[in-house]
Amino acid sequence: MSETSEGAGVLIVEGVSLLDRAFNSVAVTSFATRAGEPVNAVHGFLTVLLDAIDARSPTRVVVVLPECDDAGAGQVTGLPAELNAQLPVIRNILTALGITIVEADAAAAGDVVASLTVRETGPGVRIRVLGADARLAQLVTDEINLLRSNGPGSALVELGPARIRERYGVTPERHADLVALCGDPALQLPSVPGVGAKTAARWLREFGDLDAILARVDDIAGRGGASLRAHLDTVRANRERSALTTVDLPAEHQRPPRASRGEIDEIFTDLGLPQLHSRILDGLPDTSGDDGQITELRDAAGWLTEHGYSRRVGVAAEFGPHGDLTAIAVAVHNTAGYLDLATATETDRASVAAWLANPDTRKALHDAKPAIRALRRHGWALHGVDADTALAAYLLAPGDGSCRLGDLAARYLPHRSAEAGAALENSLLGAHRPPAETLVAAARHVAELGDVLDAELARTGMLQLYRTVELALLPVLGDVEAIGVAVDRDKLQELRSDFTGTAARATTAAGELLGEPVNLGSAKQLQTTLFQTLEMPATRATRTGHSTDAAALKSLYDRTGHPFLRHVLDHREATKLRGVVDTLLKAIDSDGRIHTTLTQTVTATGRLSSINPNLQNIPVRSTAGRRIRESFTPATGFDTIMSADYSQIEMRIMAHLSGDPALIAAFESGEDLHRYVAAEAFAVAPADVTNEQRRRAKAISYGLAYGLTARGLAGQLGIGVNEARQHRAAYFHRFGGVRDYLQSVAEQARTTGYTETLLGRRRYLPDLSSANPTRADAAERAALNAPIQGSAADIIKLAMRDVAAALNRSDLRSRMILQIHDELLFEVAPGEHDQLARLLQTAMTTAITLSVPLDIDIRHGTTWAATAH
Ligand code: DCT
Ligand code: MG
Repeated sequence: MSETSEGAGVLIVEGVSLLDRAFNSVAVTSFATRAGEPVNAVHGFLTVLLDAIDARSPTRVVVVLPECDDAGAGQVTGLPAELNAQLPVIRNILTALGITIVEADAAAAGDVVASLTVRETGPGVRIRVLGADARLAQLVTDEINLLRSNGPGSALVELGPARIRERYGVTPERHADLVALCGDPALQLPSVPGVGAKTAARWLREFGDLDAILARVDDIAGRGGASLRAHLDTVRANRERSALTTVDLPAEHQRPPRASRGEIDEIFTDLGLPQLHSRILDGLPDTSGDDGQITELRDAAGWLTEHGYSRRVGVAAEFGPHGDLTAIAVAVHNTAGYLDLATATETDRASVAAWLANPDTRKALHDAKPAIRALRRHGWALHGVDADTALAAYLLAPGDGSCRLGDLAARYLPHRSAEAGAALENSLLGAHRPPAETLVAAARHVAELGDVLDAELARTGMLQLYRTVELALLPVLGDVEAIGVAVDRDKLQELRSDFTGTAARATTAAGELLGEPVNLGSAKQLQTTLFQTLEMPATRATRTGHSTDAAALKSLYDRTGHPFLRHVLDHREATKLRGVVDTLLKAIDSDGRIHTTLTQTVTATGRLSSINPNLQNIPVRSTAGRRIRESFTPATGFDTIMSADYSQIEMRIMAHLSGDPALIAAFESGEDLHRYVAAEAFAVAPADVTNEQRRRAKAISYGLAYGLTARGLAGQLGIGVNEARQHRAAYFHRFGGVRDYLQSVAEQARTTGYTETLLGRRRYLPDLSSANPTRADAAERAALNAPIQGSAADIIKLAMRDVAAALNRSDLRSRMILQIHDELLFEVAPGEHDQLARLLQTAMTTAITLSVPLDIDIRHGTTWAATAH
């Protein structure tokens, strides 16, 4: 069932009409247990369902079954006793197959199916509806098709919009009108005597729709017209019931874990349906109980020729100590290929390399970027990555759930044993080369997980985000990381000795002040000196005495102004910066550049994060930060560094999401936003706004947008609570849409448990319902911030993708070397400045269309520092 790789296919089964059909089309006596109980509906229902699953390989199946009434023991009111008795068996088997069941009042099953199609719809998702209810035809669209069966053994018919028109003479939208005119025996809708399906369809085509027919019913000549006039009430009543409506869906149960062979055998023990039994066993993944079994294992090169060009293939690669590819495993379902590169023939290596480089062969990998980078270093290319199970898992649970392969297997492949997943993880992470079987098992887990996660992403509306943003970014980030940033080692070294000097001077000065030498790096000595020798007021108590962390010392200094503390703080700062510089120095590669890793799977908001080393946390506004940035330079052959950063992106997103007319007008006025807001807040002309006023207006805008209370705002601005309250009231008076939007975000997050960005990226906030008010409060502020910051992350990611594509199309040599949240950094080749600036202007401002324009600032200089404001 999880084999398809045609995106996500969802099969929705309207089980009520299907059961009725299965029960009534064969004699009750034709299939019975040894004890004589009828199982004709079990046979008919499951045969048709398995036919549909086999023929269409959906990644997800949902079956709507009639709900049992509370009073009876699992009985459904209104069903014949012989059918009622078969329902529990059907439920058991569906559950054993890992199929989700949704229960509905039998009369509302069609409506529930209609609602499910709405919920499951998403980019790239193909939905098929299986059922016998005539009204299902009205659900058909290009993406939603209807599957009809004429009973077990007969071929399934798939109806799209064209075939609906062909078959019924009307479009899907008019089908409910058609049923109203013709009636339907199964739905107990009476027909109009003398009006058949042909006539009704002709009228609908002629008049447009049922309302138009009824409005001009006197114009219809002949016996049909007369009969229709005599049965208008029937038709109107029919129409009430012939259209499906959407209803609230019950929360869906987790997909049940698939049962083992043994459990299936047990269900079928006394059922006497041997064919169905063996068919279900055949369809089971061959592994239940015997995890990792591959029935066919071949040489990867030959295997890929056969399997690698038609379907998505799970890939697990193993790299040697120098990043060279040492072995590769490829798998789908229970067949796999393995190649040890050390002993492979040149032909085999070439054919695997060609397959990896081919953008049209589809691959599923777990954490593809390191593989892309490692292969690239050895002259191999990897294209066509169509699933990355780490990225998919991240989108489904950003910032919490583990994205490790073994954990994912345990979470999403319940039919595989958890131990197998753990063993896999340990073996892959271990120091020794994993045995071939482990690599093969990994490839196979990745293939299976890829499909399951695709379906989950489709269900949660994130498939497009996954494909067009996160997966599309893989090669772009791979390039940025591989290119790296050139640094001036000498300058960094100089900086390092400066910081060392500063720290030493602070130590000396502190010692002189005390009259004896002191080690400022020792928390213990500091505690003794501060709280005993100098008798300063106690700071926050900790396990080891009183706190000497940076915040505690800072506030102590603010209170006492003691010169000793000044030296301690200087020492702290210099030591910290020396640490930053040390990390950078150690990270310089043999090519004189620093290659950071931009991970896509860490933050809760969707931002990228830079690690090994972190290049996103170099202080922006401090002198020391500027000096560190001065050592980031263009490499030989390049002229300058160019920086392009989105201007006020968060407030633009706020304007778009809230639709606040005043905020939109502010952006459209062409005036700088923060100046505009400051002019109003401080009642001065925009031209007279001081830098300080602008800074305060900005702090008010962002503070309030992210849920600061008046008290919090007062703290930030260093003003009284009353004044802050006035600013807050005035701001929300002016921008009422922002306040309403913030309220709705919090409310929606509390209802659904998550927030969403512009592109549907979710952040789950379970703490919203925490009984602990501090946690609930923090979660609420996170809920306000997440859509804005996450949307900014969405936009910069789209921009990186578009900029990379535009650079590739151009003949420019300039290249993207880093992303720092809202800012992109480039190394500019001689003579390319203007052309690059134009390219960035276009690509970055059109990455997405909002209700306010996007704007960027472009600056350049001979070092990264020189691009700053
Ligand atoms: N930020 C914040 N609170 C502030 C200032 C900034 O939360 N008081 C956050 C949100 C925006 C982000 O940091 C980037 O800051 P700036 O570039 O200063 O914001 P801006 O709106 O782009 O303003 P400017 O036009 O001055 O660059
Ligand atoms: Mg800015």
